[in-house]
Amino acid sequence: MSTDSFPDGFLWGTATAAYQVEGAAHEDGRAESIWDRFSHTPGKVKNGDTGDVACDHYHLYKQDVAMMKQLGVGGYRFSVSWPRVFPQGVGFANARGMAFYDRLVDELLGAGIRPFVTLYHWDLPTALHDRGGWANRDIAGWFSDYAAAMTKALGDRVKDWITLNEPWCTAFLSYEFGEHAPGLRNPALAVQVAHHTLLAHGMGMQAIRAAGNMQTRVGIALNAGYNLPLADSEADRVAAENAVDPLYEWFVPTIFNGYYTERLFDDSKYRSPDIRPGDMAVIAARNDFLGVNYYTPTRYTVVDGQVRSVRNPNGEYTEMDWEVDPEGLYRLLLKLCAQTKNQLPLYITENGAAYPDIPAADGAIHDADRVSFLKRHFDAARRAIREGVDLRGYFVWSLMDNFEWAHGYTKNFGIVKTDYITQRRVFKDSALYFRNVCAANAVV
Ligand code: IFM
Repeated sequence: MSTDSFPDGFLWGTATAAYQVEGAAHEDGRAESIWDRFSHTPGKVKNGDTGDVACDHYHLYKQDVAMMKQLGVGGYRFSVSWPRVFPQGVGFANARGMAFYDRLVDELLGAGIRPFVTLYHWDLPTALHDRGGWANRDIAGWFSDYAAAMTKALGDRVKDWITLNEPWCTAFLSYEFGEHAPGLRNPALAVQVAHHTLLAHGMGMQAIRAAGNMQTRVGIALNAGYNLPLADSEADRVAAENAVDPLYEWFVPTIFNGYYTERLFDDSKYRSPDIRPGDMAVIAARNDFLGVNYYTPTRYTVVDGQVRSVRNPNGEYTEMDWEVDPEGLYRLLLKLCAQTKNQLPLYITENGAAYPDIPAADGAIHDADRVSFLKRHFDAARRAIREGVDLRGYFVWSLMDNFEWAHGYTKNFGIVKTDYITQRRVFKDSALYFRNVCAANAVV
């Protein structure tokens, strides 16, 4: 293995999520999700954009799979739209919605692409939201029933399951900061929701395993960053080391050690959630792998004796105003490896960047910034593997430009450009670059 290569069998893939790409919002019996309701509420999403049509992946999935085959990827991480398959969230399954995922999985396998299926990527059926949604403890059971049904339907062909995507966003971005559906601002409720996401993950894993087979593997995709010092000073280093990284701390120690660290509740706006006997054992059950979504670190400094998270004035930033720092990914992977005693395979289930992507005169997108971003992050992953981290795969976010939540269609994360009027897909330079990486199984 040369110094730039990845281990044999390393899985290179691309990722998307149902509400961001599928469209077909009113077709074949799909019901409303909290994101349909939110995006149709004036003022919630940039330019009033919605996921009604998005990339029309629902109809164009065959060409999208063919495109992935051309890229040479080995894996595709997509999510199931819960209200497409269970319009009421529970109860009767919508056969026409189920059939879409059947077709998609078959198409992928026919192309030699391994499906990684995320069951919840934020599009809760409003039928369940209207019964309390994530704030209602019953959600853990609703989610498990849905997870079991999907495993029964697809588990003969799908081996890799991800229960939830980025529960921090489901809980805090949606219930404390109001930026995501359902757009509430209630920190205490956000903590209770976080607990319910963890419980849903634990019970969901049990349900998936019970409905699956010997080959079934299940994990979760957590968004995590890394605390870095702003300056190369002792004070900033200590500040970064000691600061709570909420993305990490609400979920990683909880899932792997089975308790909430006490300092999470030092902040008076939070109080301990309602935890029932047995909850923490369910939450801390064994995972088969851990999905890591990494985009950016957080910088810490000390100003007038106070620890502050700050923007890095010398930093490089993407169009999301997220600092680019592959070192954060490298250190995060080492930290997770230590936290899990290197007993757990890791996958990077998302990493990528938004850039303006100004087209050249001939319409081509020469996204040198994204190519450079990816190359440096691939290199960080490769270094971590050399240090002994059991990293098994890397999914680039995203296969194609899509609906970027509250930013609507104003932020491009794709390595493939989506023309939202014609639905034409065009490979950006980053897609061509990624094709070379997949072919070489190395940082090129
Ligand atoms: O687009 C999102 C994705 O849905 C979840 N992780 C972060 C991405 C970029 O914001």
